[in-house]
Amino acid sequence: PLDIRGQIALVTGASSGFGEAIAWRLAEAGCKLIITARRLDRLQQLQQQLVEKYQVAVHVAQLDMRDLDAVAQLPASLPEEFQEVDILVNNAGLALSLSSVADHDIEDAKTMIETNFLSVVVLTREVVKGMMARNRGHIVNMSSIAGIEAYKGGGLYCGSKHALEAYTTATRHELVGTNIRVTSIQPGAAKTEFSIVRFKGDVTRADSVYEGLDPLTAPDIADNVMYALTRPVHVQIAEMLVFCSSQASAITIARPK
Ligand code: NDP
Ligand code: 8X3
Repeated sequence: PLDIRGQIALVTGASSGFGEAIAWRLAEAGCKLIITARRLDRLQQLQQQLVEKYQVAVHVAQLDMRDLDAVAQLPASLPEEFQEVDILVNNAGLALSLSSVADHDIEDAKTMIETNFLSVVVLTREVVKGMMARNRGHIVNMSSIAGIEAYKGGGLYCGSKHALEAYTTATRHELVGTNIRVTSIQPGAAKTEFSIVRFKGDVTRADSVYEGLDPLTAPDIADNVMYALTRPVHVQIAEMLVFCSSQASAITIARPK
């Protein structure tokens, strides 16, 4: 595998779930880290733990991905030693509710489109310039089975992830022939805080999503990300569609009767 020790990695949405697990694996691999999210206390705690365990440099940036001006300004505002980002993990994202065509809430729609799609467009625009100048880098976008298949109640979330998929593919087309690789990670159901957020704090409803399943976990997805990042430079993992063993598509999920 490729040794990514010393590379600078920026992970959005590192305060929970996949992002946090990815940060742990990148620190273990010896990367210098920039971790972002809104919940500063969680980021600071993670920073402390990573520095203590792996003695790597970790920069914390509190960032609301919906604030697109702040997102645009982040790369230039990083301390000198973190400016040359090699690995960009566009992970921050969310689903809000399973509302239907007759009752979609436009505020929820804007939140998902801004967080899951527009923030990626803006952050990648600012980071890829440096990658192109240095002719090295890896962009990992956290898509979903929802980026490939739409399902009942998924008009908004699936719409935002389909947009991300199209953007990711276009990015790969534009960067072809360079040393910048572009990967889309497409997980199925994974037990993180995702469903608690989707159902706006209703933990019972969130838990019911995973009932009877042995769902994917954040470390499973971090492992997929690490696989893509550590292939030899001539190997580009374009897409990774990953389910738990009880899932075969967005809607085919085996649960005991
Ligand atoms: P979590 O809810 O556990 O984590 C989501 C992360 O995104 C948090 O760190 C959160 O940080 C951050 N985030 C959300 N909104 C914002 C915002 N406005 N500004 C900054 N950061 C934000 O869920 P997951 O780890 O599961 O989700 C990570 C990604 O994986 C998302 O893009 C999601 O769509 C995708 N995904 C999840 C699947 C699943 O089943 N869990 C399956 C497929 C894809 P904070 O709240 O502190 O700002
Ligand atoms: C999260 C997985 O199936 O809820 O992206 O869309 S799903």
